[in-house]
Amino acid sequence: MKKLILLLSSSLILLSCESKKTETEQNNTAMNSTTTAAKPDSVNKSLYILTAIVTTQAPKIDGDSADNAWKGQTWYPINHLWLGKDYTKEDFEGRFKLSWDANKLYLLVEVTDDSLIDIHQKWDSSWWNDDCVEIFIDEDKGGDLHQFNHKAFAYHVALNCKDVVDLGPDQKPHLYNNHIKAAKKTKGKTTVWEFAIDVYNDTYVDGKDNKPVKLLKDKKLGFCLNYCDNDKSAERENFISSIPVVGEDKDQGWKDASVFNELILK
Ligand SMILES: [Ca+2]
Ligand SMILES: [Ca+2]
Ligand SMILES: [Ca+2]
Ligand SMILES: [Ca+2]
Repeated sequence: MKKLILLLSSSLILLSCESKKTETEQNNTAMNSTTTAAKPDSVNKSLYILTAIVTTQAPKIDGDSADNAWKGQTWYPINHLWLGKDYTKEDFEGRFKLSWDANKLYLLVEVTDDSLIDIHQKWDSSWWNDDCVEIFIDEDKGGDLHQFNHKAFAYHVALNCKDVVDLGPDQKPHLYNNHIKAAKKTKGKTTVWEFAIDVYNDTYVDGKDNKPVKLLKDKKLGFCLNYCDNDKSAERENFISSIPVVGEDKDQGWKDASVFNELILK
């Protein structure tokens, strides 16, 4: 009997040690998963992948979307608020399509905006506070910081379809009008924009003779499409994007290419 009691109590001690060990292991595992798990505030980028199908016929850049290049392409919404208050469909609604060939990336944007304004007549004055389409491109999907370099571009295309503004390494605004050909047509409150875009890589140098890259099937780029909506204010009222950004300061695209969508050329 004594032997049996001894045996039972030592088994109980062993069992208790085992459960302590398991508890500690679980705690360790929990701690590890806390340190290695994806940041809870990060965006699941796989939900926002864009695709563009190659075209054999470049679209005519005229603000009319009848071109073959747009047929069979997917519409993507511009519906993630980066700046400003909630808005109505009458205030802003936007969507876009992409296409490409070896020489250019093509973009079709359809925007409903109740008021189109260009109150800053000078191209280098507060260009982001007029209605404009902002096209973000990161040729190698490097996801780098690009505020004052050309590791990625943040092209602001003005309502005049001519002025294309981004900041240069000298921290000043520059015109990149020869990178993008644009045209638009407005019917009622809806504007159809078309763009033919030259894609430049990280080696771009302001003032030098730069060559756009040749585009290839299965290439992946960083790409993001935003609209600056101003209707009647000194500063833009809304800034709306093709991808969400988490955290307080969502206006990251002009500085940080890691927030862009992924674009796959098919
Ligand atoms: Ca067209
Ligand atoms: Ca509006
Ligand atoms: Ca890059
Ligand atoms: Ca507007």
